[in-house]
Amino acid sequence: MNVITRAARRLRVSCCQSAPSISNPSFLSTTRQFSSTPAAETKTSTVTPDGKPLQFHIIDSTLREGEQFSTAFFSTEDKIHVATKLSHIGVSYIELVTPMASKQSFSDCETIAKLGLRSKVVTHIRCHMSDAKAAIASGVDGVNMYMATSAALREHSHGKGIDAIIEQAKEVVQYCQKYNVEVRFSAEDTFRSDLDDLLKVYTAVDKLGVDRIGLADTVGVATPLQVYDIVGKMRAAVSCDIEFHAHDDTGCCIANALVGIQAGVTHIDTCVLGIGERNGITPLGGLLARMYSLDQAHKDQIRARYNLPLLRDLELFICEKAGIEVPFNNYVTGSSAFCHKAGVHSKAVIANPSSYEVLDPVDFGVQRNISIAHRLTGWNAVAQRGKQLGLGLSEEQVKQATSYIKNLSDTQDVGIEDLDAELRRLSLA
Ligand code: HCA
Ligand code: CU
Repeated sequence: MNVITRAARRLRVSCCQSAPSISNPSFLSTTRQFSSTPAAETKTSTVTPDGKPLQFHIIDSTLREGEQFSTAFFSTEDKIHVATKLSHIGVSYIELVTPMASKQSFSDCETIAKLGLRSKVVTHIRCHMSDAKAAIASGVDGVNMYMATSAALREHSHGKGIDAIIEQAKEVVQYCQKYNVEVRFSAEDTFRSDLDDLLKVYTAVDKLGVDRIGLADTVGVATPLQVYDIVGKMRAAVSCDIEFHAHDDTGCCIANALVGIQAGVTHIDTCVLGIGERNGITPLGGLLARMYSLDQAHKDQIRARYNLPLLRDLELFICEKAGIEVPFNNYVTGSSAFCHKAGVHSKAVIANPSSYEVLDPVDFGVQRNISIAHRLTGWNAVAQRGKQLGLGLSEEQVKQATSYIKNLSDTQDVGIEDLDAELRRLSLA
């Protein structure tokens, strides 16, 4: 298949962006609004060379990597629900478990592929002819194939050398291309693989006309600088799109996804709540929060492209199915994500939410919570509560209520009802 056919078929985003030199990583400067760095320098971090917001597609893998999460199990109905919601949220691709996993997994690929979703449906397969045949037979739009390239996994996984990997990739890729499905080839354990091996494998599959190469931080060991460096090198070496899959073992998955995009990645893998093997991969909500907060252009782009208020319900659904809870500190939807407590914070947020918020909860369909019944409170926040309750209180009374709640909470756990009772008592005094 030639590159023109490939380009015409796939959902393509700009890949001509070249990575700025690693010796001068200007993207490491703080974000534009707080930075004293000259605009020309910060440009590399938030815009493409033609001045547009960074472009990227989401490949959501909740129904593949997510099913590898310790306690996850999705019935066919659950998968239909999740895939439909993901499509409504606006992800470009939905990745499914290999049809080789079980009979039900094969028929679930068929079912989801037939739903006619706006998102494309791909299945994750080993780089094996048998897997490719099953994938094509299931009717999906594409295959996300992978094969390990690191010495550790080559030895303990398939036992093949680099030339043999390329030979096998050629056979399987060309077979899939005959059926006109999208093809991605990923080098599992990319970040522990030898750079020359990676270049050899990726340039070979690029020449075969794959739609995307995949870079996988399989063990979550990559650092942002390393991701930026390797992606930049691969961006310069191939003409196809680049997918990136980041595990979170060491807490860098969202940062790595961001620098990946800044260096030329076009497709990012996510899972709802970040579930997956061990402690999972880039969370869908976290990635959207990260990209939304880059600057106004990205905020506009994310709001226009994604149905953000649908995220929370889908997360709750996944929690129910996996028997877990939304972590308190989850991006956007965690119980404390928009909770303001200290008096200084509360006062400023009441005056202008952006003083302590980079995300607008309204855009995500969640609510802000200003916590005021505790000893860190301030009288401005207490005055606001009095107004909410419709009580006409003098400044003196508000200050009295404030010291009452501070004193009380020095010795016991207090709730909003204690403050409300005191405010009501004072208003009647
Ligand atoms: C796996 C490994 C994988 C593959 C990622 C990819 C990883 O669980 O099978 O296909 O790019 O993290 O390397 O999820
Ligand atoms: Cu993975």
